[in-house]
Amino acid sequence: MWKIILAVLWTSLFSLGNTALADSLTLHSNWQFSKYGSDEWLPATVPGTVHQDLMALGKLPDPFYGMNEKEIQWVEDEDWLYRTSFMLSEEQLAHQEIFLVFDGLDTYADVSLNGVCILKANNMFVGYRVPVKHVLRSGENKLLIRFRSPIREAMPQWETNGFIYPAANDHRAERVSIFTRKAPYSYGWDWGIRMVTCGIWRPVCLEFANQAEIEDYFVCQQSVTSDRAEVDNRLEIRNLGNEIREAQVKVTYAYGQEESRSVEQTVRLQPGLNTVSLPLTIESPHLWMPNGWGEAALYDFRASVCMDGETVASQQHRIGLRSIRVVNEEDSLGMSFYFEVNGIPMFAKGTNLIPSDALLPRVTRERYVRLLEDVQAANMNMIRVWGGGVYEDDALYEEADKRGILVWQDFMFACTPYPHDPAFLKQVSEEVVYNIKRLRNHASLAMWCGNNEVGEGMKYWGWKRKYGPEIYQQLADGYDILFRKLLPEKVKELDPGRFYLESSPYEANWGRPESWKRGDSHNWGTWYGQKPFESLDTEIPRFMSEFGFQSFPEMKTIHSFATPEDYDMESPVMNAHQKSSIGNFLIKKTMGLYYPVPEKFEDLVYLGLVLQGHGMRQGMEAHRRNRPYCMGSLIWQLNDSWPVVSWSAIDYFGNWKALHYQSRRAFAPVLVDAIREGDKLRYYVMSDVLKTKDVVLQMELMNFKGKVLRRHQVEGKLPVNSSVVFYEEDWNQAFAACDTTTSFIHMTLKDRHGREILSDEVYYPALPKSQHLPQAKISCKMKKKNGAYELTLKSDQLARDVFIEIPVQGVRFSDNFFDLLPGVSRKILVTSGDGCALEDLTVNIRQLGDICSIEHE
Ligand code: NHV
Repeated sequence: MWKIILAVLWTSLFSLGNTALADSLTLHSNWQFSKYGSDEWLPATVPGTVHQDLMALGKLPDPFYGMNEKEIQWVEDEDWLYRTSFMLSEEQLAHQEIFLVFDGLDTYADVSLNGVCILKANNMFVGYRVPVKHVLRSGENKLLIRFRSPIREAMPQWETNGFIYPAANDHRAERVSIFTRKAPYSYGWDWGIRMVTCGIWRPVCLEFANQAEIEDYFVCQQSVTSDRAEVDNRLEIRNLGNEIREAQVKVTYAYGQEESRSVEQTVRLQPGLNTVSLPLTIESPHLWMPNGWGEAALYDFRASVCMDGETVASQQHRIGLRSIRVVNEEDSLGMSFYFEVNGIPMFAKGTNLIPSDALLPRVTRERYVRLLEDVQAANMNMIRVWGGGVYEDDALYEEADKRGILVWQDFMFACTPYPHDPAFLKQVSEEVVYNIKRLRNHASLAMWCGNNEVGEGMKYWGWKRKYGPEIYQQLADGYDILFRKLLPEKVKELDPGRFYLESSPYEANWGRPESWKRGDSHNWGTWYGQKPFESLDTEIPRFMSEFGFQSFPEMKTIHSFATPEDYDMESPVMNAHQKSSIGNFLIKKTMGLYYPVPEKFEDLVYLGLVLQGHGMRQGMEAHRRNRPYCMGSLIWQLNDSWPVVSWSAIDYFGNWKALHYQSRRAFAPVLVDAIREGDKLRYYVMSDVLKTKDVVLQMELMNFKGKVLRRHQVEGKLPVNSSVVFYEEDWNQAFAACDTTTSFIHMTLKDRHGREILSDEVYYPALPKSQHLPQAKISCKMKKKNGAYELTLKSDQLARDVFIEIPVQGVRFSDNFFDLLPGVSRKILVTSGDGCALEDLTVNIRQLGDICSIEHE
């Protein structure tokens, strides 16, 4: 619950000795469910979904296993009943008002309480707060919810619509998804299992109120600089009585242990809803800084309402004071797109987030914490909550606030046009108001975006041809009403000052390079365009908000849904976990450009991970090199909603793929990156740090056996928040008299006065498939340390892309998928994913040389 309501009232009543009274009563127990039309009532878990309840009883197989996806599809066509009963005392009933609060109902839910229909819900993205005092009783109260099948609910619209919407990701012939305000991905996606859920998917409770309550508390940051923050505290206060009441409204704020300050106002509250504004100024505020730039400082703000000397309502928020400006303006190069945080241009390093589970209530706070830790650990400063999923739980935004991760928030529309009839618009309007109000206090919230790729679709995906001018016009009208009118107007009204982007990408399309000059882009050339990764070096947008390449998850994750008999890319079970029809073909085709394509399934899986990591890294580095023309690089995609072949960097069980380690390297605060440009070998230094220092770049030309063939160094200044060519040399000279198939350059960038190594990287002059890689002998010593393991790895020859494979789900590695340089030992810490001590480990070490080595003397 994000509202702390009447906490003080509760304590004061409690101190009078009345233990029965409480501010809220969670309604998560005694639930039962039943298939509509049957008489069988079975135990249910709330919050939850009907799928989880059926699975818990063994009535549904594990949907993620094998080909079980098809065994569970019947659930979506049924209606489901949920019921519970709860006791209330006279004292609880004596409150002036009592609200039944659902943070989320999925989706068509008729709610009856003690014989009265109190709510007909129709939008999964809305929280409902229904005054119910008039139907409650002392003693037993009965609550029953009928969840109507979203498929059957929307079927009349489907049957009479006259055309089929191009919602290609909806995996059923009857594509009803667009009629429903329900997570698009649950109908299937090109990485998603189809699980059309229903149920009480977020918490439910009763809230008790007396005299007055705070319905909303918005800390509106009007202007923030390092000198001063101007903040308007905007409160919506409901006077629950029938008379005008005098009240003291107070806002207290504090930073950490510093002394708190407050402002206060006496107001006359009319019966019903009142708006109150309490402006305040904070001199020399602690600014909230993005990850990599300093502390993500958070203040505690608390608003309270006092009547007759007694606090009757209060609410609090953690507030980060900062300015965020999205600079999206015509310039001499086209149209810029970048984030300016506290007045400083920020290169956005990040990723696109999808829902972390097909069964959303399973995403606990612990899972959000771990995911955001992973984002932060990879030196990222931005996530995009993509429009085909859900407006995420408060926990996600709270964790982003704490870690200095900016959130690009899409509204939940993706890859298809939508209806625009009045009933639909009303639902959307409610959803938008609810979520803007829920999320607008978060320091991390950087911008709103109308939709994912609907704008691109309208222009370039052939819908005009497909549907003819009349229907197309209807779709275009709907697009205008939703994304050019309704959404931006609501943002302007409820979240003034926050940037709104109509659609992502801005206008670009990956097939049209000229469009990359304008706004944000999605570049799918290395996937759908079947281009080599080198294309990312030249196809530079102003801001890359999506680019991706698939991989299989590692073997232990494959093992969670498949048996060794299924270990073939094209086996039915593997294909049930590969939703991109061209996926396997594209992985192999691109692999062949750089590596010999192995036969063995396990080798393909390993090499595919390596390929994805290096390929994507090429893009991240290209984007950083090209700043300030390009000011952002967001990977498609961070996570998975089930164990599957996908574009993700972290698999369903939380295992980092090679890609996430490569992101951490490519997004390091300071990075040295060498690249061949024409006949030059250029050493770029990219830096996101805000202070310069004297540095030295050392370059060692070495062979795979560790012999140093040449060593030289140059001195200079560390660039500030920019990218520079730090040094360049003639490519042929750099590798003169050496065999490029057996040598590499080891680069270290050091602080000239301190001993700190700022960046430590390698450059290979030859593609892996033409390298003569040894099958290095890697020694691995293991030491157990407080439930964790320290591995020491060493090899006398170069070992590339070393993968320490441990068959325990979720184990964490201080590093993995790294190059082990000849003679250099590396210590790697292995810890369990769940904080428990690790048992004895089986360790398997893979290296590129096992696959790519070419016989040589
Ligand atoms: O296919 C991978 C991802 C999707 O999962 C997700 O919807 O927004 N993807 C690909 C594209 N966008 C996204 C771009 N796809 C095309 C665009 C234009 C022509 C063909 C494909 C994400």
